[in-house]
Amino acid sequence: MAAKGWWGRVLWVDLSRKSTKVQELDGGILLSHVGGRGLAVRLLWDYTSPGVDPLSPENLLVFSAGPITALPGPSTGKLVVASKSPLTHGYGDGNLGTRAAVMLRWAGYDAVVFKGKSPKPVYVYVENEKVEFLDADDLWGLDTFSAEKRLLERHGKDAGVLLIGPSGERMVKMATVVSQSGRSGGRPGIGAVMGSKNLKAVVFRGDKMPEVAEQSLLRKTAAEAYASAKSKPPYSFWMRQGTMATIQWSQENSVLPTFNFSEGVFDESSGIDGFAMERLKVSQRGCPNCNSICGNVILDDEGAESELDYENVAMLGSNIGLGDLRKVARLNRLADMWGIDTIGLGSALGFAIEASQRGLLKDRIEWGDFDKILELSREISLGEGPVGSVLSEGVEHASKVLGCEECAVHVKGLSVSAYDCHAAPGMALSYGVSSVGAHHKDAWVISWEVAHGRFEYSKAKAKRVYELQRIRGGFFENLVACRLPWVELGLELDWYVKLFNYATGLSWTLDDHLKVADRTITLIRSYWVREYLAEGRRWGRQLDYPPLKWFTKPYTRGPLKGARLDPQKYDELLGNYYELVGWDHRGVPRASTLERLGLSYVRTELQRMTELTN
Ligand code: PTT
Ligand code: SF4
Repeated sequence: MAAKGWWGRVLWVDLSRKSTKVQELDGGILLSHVGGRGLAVRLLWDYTSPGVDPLSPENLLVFSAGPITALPGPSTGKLVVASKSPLTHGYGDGNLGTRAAVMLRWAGYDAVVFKGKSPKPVYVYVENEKVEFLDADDLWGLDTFSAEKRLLERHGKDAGVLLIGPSGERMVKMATVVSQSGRSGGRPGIGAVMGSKNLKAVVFRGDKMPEVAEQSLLRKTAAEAYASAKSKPPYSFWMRQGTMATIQWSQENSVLPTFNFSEGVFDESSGIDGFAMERLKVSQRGCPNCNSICGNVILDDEGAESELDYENVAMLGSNIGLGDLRKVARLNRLADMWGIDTIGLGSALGFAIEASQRGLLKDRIEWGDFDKILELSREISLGEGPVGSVLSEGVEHASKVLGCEECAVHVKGLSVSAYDCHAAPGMALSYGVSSVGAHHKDAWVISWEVAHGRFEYSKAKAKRVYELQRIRGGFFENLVACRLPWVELGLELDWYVKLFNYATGLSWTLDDHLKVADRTITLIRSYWVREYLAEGRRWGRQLDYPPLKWFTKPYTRGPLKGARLDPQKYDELLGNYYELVGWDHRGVPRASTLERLGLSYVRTELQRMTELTN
């Protein structure tokens, strides 16, 4: 029996049989994993066979909320989309702020899991207990904006929708799950998994909330937390520029990805930064339950609305040599309409331009050549054409087919998000050991790093990466809530601890949550190891290395000209990190760590596949 706050219910939808069942979770599972990412990885561990083909009907697609999702409180309108990734073949997830998170909970579930494959395109309509499998013939092939509009006309504009575009339908390996014409999650190809199941969309509608332990205290605390967020000094500038201010910061600190992560400064950065955005801004959007909304909308070069964030603009701007924000905005809008990850797309484009200049492609492409970039973007997103079809499988694959390992800027197959690390070993480590491949979401250590000896490879840096992973990759991803009010405004973590306690009736401390975070992080690592070994792939510490280029090709310009990473020192830093998390020299969790975290069932399974260190 679940404590209050949770429903303790997971809706299982079998698309092959068109059947559903509700799983009542026992309280132990919820206390051990909390929700969101923690619950998602547990479901994947328990219910997928080792070595499952990510695009087969046997893989699972999980939409997972948490005990404070949709309750009053800053930025609680988020959910996690998770699956075994077709891009990395390890654990994959993403985080979306969407009405679908709220409606999923109001419908009476903490998570919804899809398995099987529909024989023809469908969408699933969930309204409280009612689940319908509906024909998606008229939606298949439509971009995400048009398809969602049609679904909202049909089911009411306050319904919550998660859907895929043409990239997901075609199982492009970087396809994402999209919502609300500008929210996108699941960089490691979670949209492709949805496409492999012939599932175009899921529409949620509900009208009830789970019982909470202390309703009036919860409401009072939520109101105070909202007021506190608003009172923070960075609030007004955050409301002006949101994540776009990071363009200025990255340029000033020589970490703005430029020319496929070859440089950290871009001569035309002022054309794409937060101030350029402010001059063009027409409106602002945000996720449900948020009073710090950060989605900034401008009109692109075709006059259509495009919602900008730092990663999108850096990867589709400086990283490919494009300094015109309205053109960047067009690429960004198209990526959302096709349903492809902007980071993966920007990385693939950067790869193509660099490879072309090294003479590896027939056609030469110059940095910032918008017409060619636009055409190639379409081909990558639709998996078409001789170059586009190769790049649509990700840059790791492209480097094997086209050559040029240096051009492929990824970790474990997932393209690096928008922070260059030639002069940031701590951030490089954070990419190396992130839960999903090279993502900044788990440990955005770079702002701390530039202020605390950026060229050092100290133990303190490994520790900082670990501390941030526990908070960002564990605490926030399990709850599920947006981390940005904490990161950007300085909203105290204690608010979220209180909201959790008033919702559930428990008396947890932050430390209790961080212990669950440890379990989440190590269970995810175990899942990677299990899947690699079951697929007959080699597992080793080299997988936790950042991209080759940061070691081999120093910056050629800017204040940090000549900077690059040192491989031997990086390896020591990695070893220090392994010690902290309790993994061995291969990056495999130690038997004693698994026991300590209550993961003895994991120990038993891993021990069948490899020798575990104590
Ligand atoms: C996230 C990654 C990011 S992180 C960005 S911009 W960022 C890119 N956004 C994309 C996009 O947009 N369209 C698209 N087609 N591809 C995109 N790829 C990139 O995906 C997002 C915000 C942001 S904006 C960030 S940092 C924070 N991320 C959070 C997180 O991960 N967890 C959490 N608990 N809170 C977070 N809050 C912030 O949410 P992925 P969103 Mg995203 C359009 O999905 O796979 O996790 O990759 O969801 O609702 O758009 O909010 O400068
Ligand atoms: Fe969404 Fe931004 Fe608010 Fe986070 S801060 S919930 S990303 S609008």
